[in-house]
Amino acid sequence: MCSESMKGRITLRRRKWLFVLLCLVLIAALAACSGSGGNKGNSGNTGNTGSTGNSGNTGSSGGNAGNAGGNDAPKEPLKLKMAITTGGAQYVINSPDINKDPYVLEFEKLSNTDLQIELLPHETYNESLALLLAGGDLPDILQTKGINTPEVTPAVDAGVLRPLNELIEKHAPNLMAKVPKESWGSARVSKDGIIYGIPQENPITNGTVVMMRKDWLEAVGMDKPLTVDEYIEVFRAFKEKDPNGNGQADEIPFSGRENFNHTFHFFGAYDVHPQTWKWTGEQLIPRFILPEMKDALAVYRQLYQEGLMDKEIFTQPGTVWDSKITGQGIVGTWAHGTVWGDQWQTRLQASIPTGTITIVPAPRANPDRPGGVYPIGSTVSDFIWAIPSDVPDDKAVEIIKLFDWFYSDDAPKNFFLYGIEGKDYTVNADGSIKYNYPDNETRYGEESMHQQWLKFTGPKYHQTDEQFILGRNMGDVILEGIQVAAQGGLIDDGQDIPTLPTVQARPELMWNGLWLEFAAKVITGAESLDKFDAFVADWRNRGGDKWIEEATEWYKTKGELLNKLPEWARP
Ligand SMILES: [Ca+2]
Repeated sequence: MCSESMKGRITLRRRKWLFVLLCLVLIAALAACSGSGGNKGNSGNTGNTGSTGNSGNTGSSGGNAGNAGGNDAPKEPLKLKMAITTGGAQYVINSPDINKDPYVLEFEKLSNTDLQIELLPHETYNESLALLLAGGDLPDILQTKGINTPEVTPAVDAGVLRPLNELIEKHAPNLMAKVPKESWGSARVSKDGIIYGIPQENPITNGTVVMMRKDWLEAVGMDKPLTVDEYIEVFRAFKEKDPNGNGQADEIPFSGRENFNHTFHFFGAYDVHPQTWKWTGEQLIPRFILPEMKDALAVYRQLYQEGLMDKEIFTQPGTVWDSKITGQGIVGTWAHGTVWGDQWQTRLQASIPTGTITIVPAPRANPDRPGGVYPIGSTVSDFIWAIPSDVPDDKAVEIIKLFDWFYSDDAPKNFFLYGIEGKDYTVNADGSIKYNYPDNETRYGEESMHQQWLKFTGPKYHQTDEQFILGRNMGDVILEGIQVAAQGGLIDDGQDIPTLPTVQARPELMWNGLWLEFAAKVITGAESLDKFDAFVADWRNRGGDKWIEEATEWYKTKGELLNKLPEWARP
């Protein structure tokens, strides 16, 4: 009887939620029709994608670690229905039957599972997921981009996803010990102290690094710069000493894109990145009004006026920026994805065969304080895995154990890093591994199957293992990127801050409104830097103070929410 009334409640809740979802699907479909392609652009921020793939091996365990459960008697393979995006990967899309794919079969053998994978198309992933949720016939494991996305939020609120705190505490010691603590508190993973998803890990949280022409540094006989002054000296040499040797003063020492996109190096040096916030102990304040901003603006003004910085920096789109760097090969310094150094060098060498790049620590005003082009991002990567409430308890336990296995010593590291023995790698007599590094599209596709697509969670060996990274084509540049990134990155105390009421009403208060206008005037010489204090006072009066109040309240509430998490999950 009790279960009857429960059922009734669930059905009712489910119906309401179904309706919400259907509306969402409709909205999504309409949005898709109206074109534009929404988020696709993504040029702006950190950009941790890491599709280059890099790192990772050591070659410890391997072989048949097997059985997620780890009991004595051989267990029946765990049958699991899963819905997974193709991720746009040609290898997956072109597979005649993903459930018979050799990597899927090998994964099943090693994990003692029997997967039944349904593919969701990458292009319509959000709509497909919403439809799936609305359909009610849910898989055993749900791949989401976060429990706070518009498609999944209603499911969480309707109780369709299983809370995982207790399951993890009872059955997943490795998840408790090894998932980065910051991940559990992410709004993509937990809500009000309840964990709804197992996060995929992002080991490279500083996703943007400074890139410099190595052949130019050699031509002018200088070392990599570190301080702001050293950077300026290098820029002057790039401008005056004809490092590309064509007899013309055509070099652009430092370039960037519109609205300081990928051009925040010198704000980072003074710890006043204009998109970030600082918690003072009492208030959460946008860094662009801090007094040190005057120092940063003075540097940009100097670079601009000495001709050391691209004059089109405020207006040029990414395509123009890119073609100056790779097509014309006339840019000395820029910034981009930490693990993309090999791609930049490849494209540079297509037009300048002798061109090489090196990764340089972001400039520092204080040699002891790390710089950065962007703030440090989340430890949570692309996907968060959830278990529907409908899944029976005993199966849910097995699923949690499976996720725990990815982080355990039993996880088959050789498979996740190198793929299938005999096909993708061989073990030498001395125990070392000979890996067949990808050199064509099919092999890259195969590699991403075992390193990423089937790596639901656990350490990302291919982004952390030095030997593995170095073995890649241009692996030295990729490794340099990862190592330099680890020494830098800015702190944003306002990470994930929502658009608060004051700036919903007055968007000009945000960094890219009044401040950007003022900064551009100062840098180009149309306004005196002495006006900075007056600018801040005016900004505060126009609503800035109110915004700071709201932001401070948000920050305090966030801290209280983190305290609702179980103790083991708190940073
Ligand atoms: Ca030249």
